[in-house]
Amino acid sequence: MAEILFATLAGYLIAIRGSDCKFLWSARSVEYSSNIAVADLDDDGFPEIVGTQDDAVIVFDRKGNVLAKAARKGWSNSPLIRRFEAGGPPLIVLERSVFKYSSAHGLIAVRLDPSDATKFFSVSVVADLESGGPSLITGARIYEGMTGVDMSPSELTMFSGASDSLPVVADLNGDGRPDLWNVRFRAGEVWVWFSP
Ligand SMILES: [Ca+2]
Ligand SMILES: [Ca+2]
Repeated sequence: MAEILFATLAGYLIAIRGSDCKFLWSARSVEYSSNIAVADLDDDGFPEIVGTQDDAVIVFDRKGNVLAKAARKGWSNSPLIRRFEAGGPPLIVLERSVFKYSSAHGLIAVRLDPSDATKFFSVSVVADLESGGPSLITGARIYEGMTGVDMSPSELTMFSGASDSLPVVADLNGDGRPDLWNVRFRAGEVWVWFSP
């Protein structure tokens, strides 16, 4: 049966039953504004839940019990779960940092980017911009997904250091190739880069 998960302003992670909104369980462990990501991280057939605290990424089991925690940098509260390579494990993305969870080794930082500490409310996107594999886009910078190498074209350098840019990837001009939007919410601007 489907369940609905959400985090409250008071810092509770709450699960309710989808069919009638009956309360199922709560856990007092997330940051007050944490977003939630859900996926089967360790391939055991059961989903895990990922949330954030001020200084940590947390993995819960499907009942809200804490399975693992790892220190993180920055202030993003929007974890993503994506596979970076076919057949590879699902990875947790938070800004430019990448974490891996397994029942054997817990939560490990695959890549912890110190520059995250300067950013606020940053949201990351993982998308196939080119044929070389998935890219990690955060703010207005594009990084190679597996290595974290900055692949941003020069047109994006005007936003270097901008921390309030929300990326969106979609094919806007219908040419079959993905285009990058960047919404700068504090500046009230939307910028679009079309694929060449
Ligand atoms: Ca699992
Ligand atoms: Ca396009």
